[in-house]
Amino acid sequence: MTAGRKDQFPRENIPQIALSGRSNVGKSSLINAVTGRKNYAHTSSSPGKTVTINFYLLDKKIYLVDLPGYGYARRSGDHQESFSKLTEAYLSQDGKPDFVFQLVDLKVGPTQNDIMMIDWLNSSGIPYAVVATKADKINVTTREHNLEALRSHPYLIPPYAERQIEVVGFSSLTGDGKQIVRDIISGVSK
Ligand SMILES: Nc1nc2c(ncn2[C@@H]2O[C@H](COP(=O)(O)OP(=O)(O)O)[C@@H](O)[C@H]2O)c(=O)[nH]1
Ligand SMILES: [Mg+2]
Repeated sequence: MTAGRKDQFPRENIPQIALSGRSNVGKSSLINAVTGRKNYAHTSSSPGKTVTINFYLLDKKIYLVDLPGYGYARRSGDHQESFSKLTEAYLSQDGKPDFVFQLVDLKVGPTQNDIMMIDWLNSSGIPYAVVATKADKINVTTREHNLEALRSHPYLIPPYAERQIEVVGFSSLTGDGKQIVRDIISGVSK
């Protein structure tokens, strides 16, 4: 289901998990990886195109919600696209997900926009986990180092965060972290 306006958000009483992250971080690829479907969510190598929110209903039990990516500058010199109005409407009033996967590129680390989003999540009361994507792009040593840096990031531990936020290393290419993400989804869908 696709929503370009807030009156198109699903209204049934089915739990929703939103995927938040900058354009190109791997949101659509994660949906395909955890559902085991090749092109369920459309992936793109030219970022910044999604201006709709896409709702993927799994087993009639839970929605995975692919939010528009933020923080992509279309041309150099352009202002960075921040949160879309639609995303704001979804997160704050009209949708309000039960859980959020905040995606961060494990090689790049958290961007300013990622931090802004994490800050917002901390004050929202919505439970969330950080999924560190594209883990296959770096070697094991760097991976462990970057994961550790994320896990001890001040915004992901008390007092900024309500509790220690789970950080999952993930690769849609190798399936690394896929089972952990599936387990979290099952937990929310109960
Ligand atoms: N190496 C690698 N590439 C990935 C991974 N996940 C996504 N990509 C690539 O990154 C690009 C953007 O992915 P996409 O899922 O469309 O990102 P989205 O904009 O956040 O939905 C695509 O070219 C994907 O093939 C990953 O785990 N490993
Ligand atoms: Mg996408």
